[in-house]
Amino acid sequence: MTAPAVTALAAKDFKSDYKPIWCPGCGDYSVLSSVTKALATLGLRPENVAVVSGIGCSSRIPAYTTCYGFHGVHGRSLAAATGLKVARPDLTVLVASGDGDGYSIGGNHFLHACRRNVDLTYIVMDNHVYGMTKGQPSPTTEPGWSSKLAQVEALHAKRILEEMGWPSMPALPVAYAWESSEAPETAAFDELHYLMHPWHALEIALRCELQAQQYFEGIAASKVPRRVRTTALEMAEEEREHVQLIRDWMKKVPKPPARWADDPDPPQLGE
Ligand SMILES: Cc1ncc(C[n+]2csc(CCOP(=O)(O)OP(=O)(O)O)c2C)c(N)n1
Ligand code: SF4
Ligand SMILES: [Mg+2]
Repeated sequence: MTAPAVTALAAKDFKSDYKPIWCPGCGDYSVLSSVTKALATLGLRPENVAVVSGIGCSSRIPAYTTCYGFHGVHGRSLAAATGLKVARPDLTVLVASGDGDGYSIGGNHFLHACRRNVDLTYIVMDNHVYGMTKGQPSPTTEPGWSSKLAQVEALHAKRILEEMGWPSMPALPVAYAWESSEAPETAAFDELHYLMHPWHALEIALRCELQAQQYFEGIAASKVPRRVRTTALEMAEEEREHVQLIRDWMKKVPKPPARWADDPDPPQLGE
């Protein structure tokens, strides 16, 4: 028996039947066209491609393609896409984002995705504004741009400068880098087990929240300006509340049986 011939696909084969609801003239139409043309030119097939996005006008793009799609949570597209690529390295994974999604709420994920260097293609549709929510400034908005919402944000920024005692905003997000490579409440990958129970997940979360509490208590006890100490104490208090919430939750969740990790037929994971 001969295998059926695989026909080459055109850009239109990667476009779904959903009609985009972007405004007339929106630049996102040209990104959709370019992406579908590129997929056809590369000889890929929709079933071998996944398009993952966050939230925003730009993040609607997965629905407009015939590929696998995941329209996720604002700023978290890279986290979902990283998990997908690690689990399914055979898929071509595209990540679609906006400047708000990728550089503000998702800014930290962007930096960590660069550091992890998983094989993803990250497309940021940078229109210099939060389009979907009607025009707040984003990290790529030109300084001094004025809209009604920009004025409200300017008041917010003024308050931060006053509270922190800063003459101006730090220039780069990396100025906020943690002392170690991850935030204090990040769990290590090797703490996870494919058979773990909810109780184990809570146990890890508890350890992470305790680490965060100690981190902020450490800052408050160190030689820092008064306002930083006040903020650190507030953060430590918030983490303490999280610790208590998890402890209460753990009382309601059944403890795993003694031999919970036994598996007579464990998965054969690739190298
Ligand atoms: C956690 C969370 N915070 C805020 C929002 C509201 N929100 C939706 S889209 C968006 C900004 C999108 O801007 P951008 O990523 O630049 O996309 P654009 O619409 O410009 O393409 C915001 C703040 C949300 N949906 N979820
Ligand atoms: S609001 Fe802006 S980003 Fe959103 S669809 Fe309209 S033109 Fe495009
Ligand atoms: Mg935008």
